Amino acid sequence: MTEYVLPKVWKWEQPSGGQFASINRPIAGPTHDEELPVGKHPFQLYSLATPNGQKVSIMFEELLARGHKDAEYDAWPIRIGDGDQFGSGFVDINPNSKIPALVDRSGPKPVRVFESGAILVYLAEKFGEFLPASGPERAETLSWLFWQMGSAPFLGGGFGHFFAYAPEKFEYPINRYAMEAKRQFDVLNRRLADSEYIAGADYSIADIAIWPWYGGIALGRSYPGADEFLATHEYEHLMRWAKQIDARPAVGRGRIVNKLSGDESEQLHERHDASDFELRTEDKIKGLAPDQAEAVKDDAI
Ligand SMILES: N[C@@H](CCC(=O)N[C@@H](CS)C(=O)NCC(=O)O)C(=O)O
Repeated sequence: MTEYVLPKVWKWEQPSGGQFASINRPIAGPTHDEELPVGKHPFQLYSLATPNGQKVSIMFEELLARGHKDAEYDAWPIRIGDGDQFGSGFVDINPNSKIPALVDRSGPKPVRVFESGAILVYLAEKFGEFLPASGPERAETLSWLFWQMGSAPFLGGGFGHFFAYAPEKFEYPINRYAMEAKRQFDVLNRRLADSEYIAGADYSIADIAIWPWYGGIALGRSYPGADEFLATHEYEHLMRWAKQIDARPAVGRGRIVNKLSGDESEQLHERHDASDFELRTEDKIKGLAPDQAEAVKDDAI
């Protein structure tokens, strides 16, 4: 049993331990002055290829794949482990200091949008794609989108944190959150038994929001060993859907944007042009002499 004695008032006295302990703090606001870079396209995305970040780069790649040339975007990596999210420029566009954050510079005044769900709705409405304009289909799509926004913190912040990142393996929270994670997988599995996509017959922002989290675990890409631990292969319909979405070319591109770790052929640190997926993944850049690599990077912006 723990020897922890609950104090009357919590104080920030010691690091909590575990991965990300160095960036966790109980106050908001910027820690340092830092402008954000701005590229040539109408949309400036500041992100990282975590599940929340992937949602937005997948959305952009899907919009471009549908022929929306005005959806061109520059994607800049925000290194959350180094505290980039606490720079003044980033806090100006997201007072919550979390990726992803977007600036739409296509109009007379830049528009900031933060929270991945809000960004998906903003882009879906702007381009008239992946979100029905009205009626029951719209209600169903938004229901699942908001389901994801409310559920993923239990999957990531709860299960993922205690399974992969906490300084020790604590039985109580792992049991609690594994139970909830499995319940959520079952919710999706039952839905996908009756429906090709999450919100119905059509691919939508509900799939784009849910896949990076639940597909990521089911396909063995998030939290190593979590797929086996949660026996995700048992969720037959969810597995069918996870593979189906994974096979979409735009998803294959979007999920590697602002990816800074893993296989170098799947790391595109910055995205400024469609050709970057062919020419500027880390395996390609590392094969070049240092001056050539710099030239290739400068050329892209
Ligand atoms: N509800 C937010 C969650 C965003 C979020 O938690 N982002 C994480 C990465 S996945 C982050 O930026 N963490 C940095 C930090 O907590 O300081 C959204 O969906 O946009």
